[in-house]
Amino acid sequence: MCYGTLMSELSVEMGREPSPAPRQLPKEQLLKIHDLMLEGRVLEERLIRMQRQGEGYFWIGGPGEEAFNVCLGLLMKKGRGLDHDFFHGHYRSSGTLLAMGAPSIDALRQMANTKTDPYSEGRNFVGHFSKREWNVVPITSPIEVQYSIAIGTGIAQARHGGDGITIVTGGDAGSAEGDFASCLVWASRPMLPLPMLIVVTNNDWGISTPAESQHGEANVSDRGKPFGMPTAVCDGNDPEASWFAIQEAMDYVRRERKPFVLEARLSRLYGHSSSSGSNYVSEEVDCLDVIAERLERRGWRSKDETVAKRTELEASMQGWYKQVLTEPKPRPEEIWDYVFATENVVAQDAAVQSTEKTAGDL
Ligand SMILES: Cc1ncc(C[n+]2csc(CCOP(=O)(O)OP(=O)(O)O)c2C)c(N)n1
Ligand SMILES: [Mg+2]
Repeated sequence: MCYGTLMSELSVEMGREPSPAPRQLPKEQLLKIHDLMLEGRVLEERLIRMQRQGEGYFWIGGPGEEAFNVCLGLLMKKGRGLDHDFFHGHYRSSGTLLAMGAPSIDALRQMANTKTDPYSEGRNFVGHFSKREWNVVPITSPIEVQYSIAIGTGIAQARHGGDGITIVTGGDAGSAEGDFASCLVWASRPMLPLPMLIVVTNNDWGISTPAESQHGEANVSDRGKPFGMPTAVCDGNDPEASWFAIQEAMDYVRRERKPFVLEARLSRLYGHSSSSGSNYVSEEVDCLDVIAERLERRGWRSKDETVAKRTELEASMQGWYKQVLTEPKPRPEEIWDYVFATENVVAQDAAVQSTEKTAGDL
């Protein structure tokens, strides 16, 4: 179910008008989303075990966000350069990367800090994706800075035109930081509105601080309203509600070249991180139960088939995990690699910019 201020279907305030009839995705699409959600969960559970076994230093990730994040990844216009979407993600974005096509084994590699980790060559901790070929901007540990960094690609895409957009996601607690306000200010300037989908994944927690003790506004996305932005709130535990909410918000940003604030209400199923114990929280809605129950009700996938799928994914994950443990770690003498740009890197960047013919826009 979705609420908000843009289209007629999204134009009701929470609880004030009858809900629109829920829309459905076709069978194959929902099954594909389910497969990815299951893989995302199996991946996160393996990562948690790796951290506990001492095969990684720290765990943080996205169990509970699979429904929303998988849909976001599937709906993205993936590619490199200004004609494609830029993604400025959060440390809980594993489902989005998986849906974009990033193999699970690469996340396992980052957890194990192997040299083969394609995102940071063993330098960063898990969930800190970065993929230039797909405009996935490096994810940071300082929270919320992505909202001010995203202004940069937003400006470049506003000047460039086309239908590529900038997507930025982050948590509810982080929205109290100045970067979020800067994003709203810059995205809505009348002289150059930015084609930005500004997402807040609201799990009602900032580590151990409950949202109700911090937020005077009814919805975090309401903060877009004084800036003239359309806003919406969707049930981020529901894959179909998430799909249609993201699609409509994205369509608006692509077409109008203006910002939209989308808030997803969702669960945090293993606590904040390994620092808070990373144990399953049974009191919150599990999006995997929501989708499995729906698939079963529609006769599209039985409980047994879901269990079999999960078992199959667990076996694959086990194989990838064993492989990662055999892979090399970075060597001490490599510690300074990539800290300073070499002449070679500068020359390569210049060549890329001239072939993309975007240097003037940037
Ligand atoms: C700039 C900054 N301040 C504080 C922290 C410590 N910190 C890490 S996560 C977190 C809470 C984030 O909560 P939220 O934005 O709601 O995201 P969630 O983890 O709930 O997805 C805080 C305060 C940080 N990493 N960076
Ligand atoms: Mg939060």
